[in-house]
Amino acid sequence: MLTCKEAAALIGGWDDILVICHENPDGDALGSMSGLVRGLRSLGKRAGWYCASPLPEKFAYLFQGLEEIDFAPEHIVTVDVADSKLLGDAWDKFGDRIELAIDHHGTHVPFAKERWVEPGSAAAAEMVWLLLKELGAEPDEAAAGCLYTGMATDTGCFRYRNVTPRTLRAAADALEAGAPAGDINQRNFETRTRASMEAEKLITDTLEFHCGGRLAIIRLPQSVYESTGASENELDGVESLPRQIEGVLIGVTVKERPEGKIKISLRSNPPVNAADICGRFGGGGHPGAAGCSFEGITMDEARQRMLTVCREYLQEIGSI
Ligand SMILES: [Mn+2]
Repeated sequence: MLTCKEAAALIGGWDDILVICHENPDGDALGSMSGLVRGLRSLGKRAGWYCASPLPEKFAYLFQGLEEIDFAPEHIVTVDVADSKLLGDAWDKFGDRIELAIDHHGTHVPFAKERWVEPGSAAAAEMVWLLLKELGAEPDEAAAGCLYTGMATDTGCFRYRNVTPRTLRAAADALEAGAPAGDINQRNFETRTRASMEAEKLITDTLEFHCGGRLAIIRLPQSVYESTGASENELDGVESLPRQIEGVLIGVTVKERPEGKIKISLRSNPPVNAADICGRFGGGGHPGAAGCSFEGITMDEARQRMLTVCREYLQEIGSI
């Protein structure tokens, strides 16, 4: 396992670098990727990016003015990727050539030749910020905006328990470098589409409580997208709804994906560890936010399995 200094020494000696993030990318994955590419280019290195999924419209601003280049990368780095399973077709294309994984998931499953993993880091973007500083880069306004986006989106705009003094210092440095924090916050945490609000209305209708109000579950079937016109990205953040309810320790969102897979997003309050629960189904994540998925079963069966395991977990820790 590398330190920030060692990772910087490694990348410092490289040119022609491809940066990859996970499929179904969030603000941290995309912000870390575009921020790192911008920072590496500012150092005179050739850098490009790859994500197995199309870039969500919502995060198009992270790539504004960032020219796509056609090159044969010599070195490959991943950001925010906890497991090779999450790379999508990037694993088939580049899997055996990944030299460095930069990640902040405690459940990281090693897949790269070298790795720099810091579970104490609130966002991969926080690590990329430190890495660029270590490399002697001076992130410009655009790079700072990308990395600020990563830090803000992985911390619920600096509200979650994963925020440390270092997170806030890195974010403050990004502001100093010109990150338009107010605009980024408004875009990601205030403004929402009418379709997303209408979808949320349908989703809150599915809300159910169990275990004396310690466990709350919502469901997000494909029909919600169809009837409201909301896109998956527009409903980012809906997973945090059940956990916001007073007394709830575990908030479960059961999502039906277009290809029929069932995706579970789990959000928890202490003393519950969301990653421990999802780990029982082969998933992972962070103590407060984790996920897992099921194949070949219905939404209701997935809901039932989560309900059973969450009830057992709450009994084990003596919360019910
Ligand atoms: Mn992240």
